[in-house]
Amino acid sequence: TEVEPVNTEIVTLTRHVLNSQFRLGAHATGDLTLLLTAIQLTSKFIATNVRKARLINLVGLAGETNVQGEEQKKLDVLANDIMINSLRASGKCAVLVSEELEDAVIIEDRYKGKYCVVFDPLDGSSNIDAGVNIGTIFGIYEIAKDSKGTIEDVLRPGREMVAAGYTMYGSSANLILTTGNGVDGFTLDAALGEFVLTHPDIKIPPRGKIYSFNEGNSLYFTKPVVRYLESIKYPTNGKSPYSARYIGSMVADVHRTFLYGGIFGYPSDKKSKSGKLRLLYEAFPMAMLAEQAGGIATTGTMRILDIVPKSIHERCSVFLGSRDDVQDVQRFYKEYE
Ligand code: AHM
Ligand code: MG
Repeated sequence: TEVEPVNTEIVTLTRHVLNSQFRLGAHATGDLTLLLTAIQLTSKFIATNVRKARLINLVGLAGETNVQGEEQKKLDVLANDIMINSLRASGKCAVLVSEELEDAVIIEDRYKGKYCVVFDPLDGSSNIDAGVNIGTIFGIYEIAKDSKGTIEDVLRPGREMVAAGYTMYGSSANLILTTGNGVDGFTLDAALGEFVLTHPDIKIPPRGKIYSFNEGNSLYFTKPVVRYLESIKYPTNGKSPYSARYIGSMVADVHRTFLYGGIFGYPSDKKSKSGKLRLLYEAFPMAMLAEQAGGIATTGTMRILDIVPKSIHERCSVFLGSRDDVQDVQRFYKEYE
């Protein structure tokens, strides 16, 4: 029997980011690499704890007490804490925005760096107890030239992000990253404790066969959305109808959309006038990834990355995925709005 040769050319996430920094030559300081190291650590920590959650009583509501009578931290509180601590300690951040915290965290001078990180530490957390995939979403800005790091540094359009990504905690932990030069996917090798490049240069198929919406909101959907969904469920001229897939965990629904193609949508509707998803740390990072992978991300009428946020927890309407599918939605908006 033949023995598989052992691979000694392992491209880890750190090596990959360092490589792309080398290509930038003199401008590269290694700061982004260090910042991403902090993000990788948090992803590994969260991945381990998601896996252990049931055993060590991390599921359920915060405020419960364990057998020792200590307060139990809910998994999303824990995820938030590790991210804040590790990003602060990296010395590379100036401003942090978390879905879990009402106010932005301004890093004290001692630890201050030039990056701002906006993140949802554990998105889809309503799925935790059922063991469904959840994830961490993050976007990274650089502070403005003369800024010391204020909230203004993150109230900027998503197209100014220098990097964005997510980690999905599923059967394995997958970290998907863009630094503005395409999208690459890494899988956590638990034995090495390293994210290894497994999905280089992800490109969304130009058209898919899957749609991913919470159709339970149909009662509230506006006309362009209703008509669009009709068009893919009752196609004319002999085409087959689309398949429905909706997990209710953005990272998982978007991850599938990137790999298989199709469209993910969480539109604004008659009840939720601004939609549900958060602009800064859900829509922007996913929109940057979608565009970098050759897809489109729109509110229906506007490119998501061009929105200028007014507040850090603002929401927005989202459609993203395969180019042709998202363009179809845009046509329905033109026609019916
Ligand atoms: P969360 O940040 O409170 O977890 O909410 C965001 C999640 C997304 O992951 C997902 O796309 C969406 O909410 C699902 O919403 P719904 O349950 O209304 O379909
Ligand atoms: Mg969220």
